[in-house]
Amino acid sequence: MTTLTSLPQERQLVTAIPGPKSLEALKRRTEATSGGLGMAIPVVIERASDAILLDIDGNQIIDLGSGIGVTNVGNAASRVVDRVIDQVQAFTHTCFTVAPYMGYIEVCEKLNSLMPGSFKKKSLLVNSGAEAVENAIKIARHYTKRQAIVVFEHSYHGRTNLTMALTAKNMPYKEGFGPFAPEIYRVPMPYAYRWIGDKATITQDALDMVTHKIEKEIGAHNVAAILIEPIQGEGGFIVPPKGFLPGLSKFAQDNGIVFIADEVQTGFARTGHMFAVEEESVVPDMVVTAKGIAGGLPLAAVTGRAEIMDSSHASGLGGTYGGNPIACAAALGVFETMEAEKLVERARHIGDLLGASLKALQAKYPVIGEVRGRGAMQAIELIKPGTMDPNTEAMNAVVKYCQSKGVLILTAGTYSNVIRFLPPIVITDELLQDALSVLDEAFASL
Ligand code: PLZ
Repeated sequence: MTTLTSLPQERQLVTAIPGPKSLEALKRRTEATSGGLGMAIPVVIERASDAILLDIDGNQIIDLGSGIGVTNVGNAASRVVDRVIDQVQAFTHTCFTVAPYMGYIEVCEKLNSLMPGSFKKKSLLVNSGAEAVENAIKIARHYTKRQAIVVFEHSYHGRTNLTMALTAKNMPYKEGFGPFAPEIYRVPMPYAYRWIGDKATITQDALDMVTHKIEKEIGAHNVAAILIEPIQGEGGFIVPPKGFLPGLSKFAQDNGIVFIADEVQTGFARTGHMFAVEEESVVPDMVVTAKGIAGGLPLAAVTGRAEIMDSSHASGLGGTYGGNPIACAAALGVFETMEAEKLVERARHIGDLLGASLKALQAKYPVIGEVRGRGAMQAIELIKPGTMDPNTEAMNAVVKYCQSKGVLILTAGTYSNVIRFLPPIVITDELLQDALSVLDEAFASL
């Protein structure tokens, strides 16, 4: 049983942000940790529950980022904590490919049952989103005996060598880190807000551009996989126009190309569906999940058509820690919480509340160019009023203001001008309203 009492779900500041203890600790951070690491908020965390982070100075901060879309069920959710404690006392590791255990099997069974599609599915568990994407590509290449991979403008798929190549944005992800893996082809993404063509025909125009590139420049018969985030995350919560994902999926099917949905950020109840592809009834051949599936324990998965997942020779896939028993126990706690607390429905409710509030702010502040997203995954794109020019300065000022008042928000976007909202799906309406009132003040202060 969980012994620590959970924190009250209230914002409370007892010092400036950062407080004196965080300031001292952050000096040690600078001394001890790689300068290549970023930091969204300059405080050091002592405890957290649900949507509240408690720092070492005693400040209670509202978390609208969920550690980048991870603690969907809330931080230190009781069902996750209880299962982790039980598992860590039972055993900590065997390596699934040395001596298997039930947790891994149960997580795979659950993922197989949740993934859209009436065909038989199988899963593979690994440690991180990037590792899962790498494995999905590995498997798709092995299955199709083809090499080319098609990815999109504004995409993000990770920081390992292959996934850097799959990721679109140079700074900060790729600059100076090459050479990158070959046989990766980038095609246009219908980013409606910044689309230069006719917005009325964006879906068909974008599909024409993508299929033209694949057919004329790569050769469809050379393409192993099309990899796409159903809503682009780091790229700025870019939602493809209606019909684009179904069109792409049909093209893949017609050409024997494996269609892979990277649901690492969109996945797991966040968008008001278990998987974001469900919005348009798209059935991918493979789905990549991570982040939200294990409430903060490192776990990621590739789930796909059984014949694809089985195509590799035995021992062709693996890894020491993939599907570690403690991470699997956490994932089982996540599945249980999502069902018990109806988090898919709850994400839709958050979407209504958040979307309406952000639209109201847009009507008030011309610096907000667009509100977009779905469910508990929403963003605002900031511009210089009267233009389409990205407004990074306003984004930084708003984020800083919110932090100083105890609200943690994250940024995103190819043009570094997007504020994204990824609250824990269990956040209370009151706490979300409080955070949104701070956001309003932040825009008023610009
Ligand atoms: N695919 C769609 O969003 C991770 C990156 C944070 P890992 N996104 C957060 C950062 O700056 O490093 C992500 C994602 C999508 C893949 C990944 C990679 O997941 O678990 O970070 O490897």
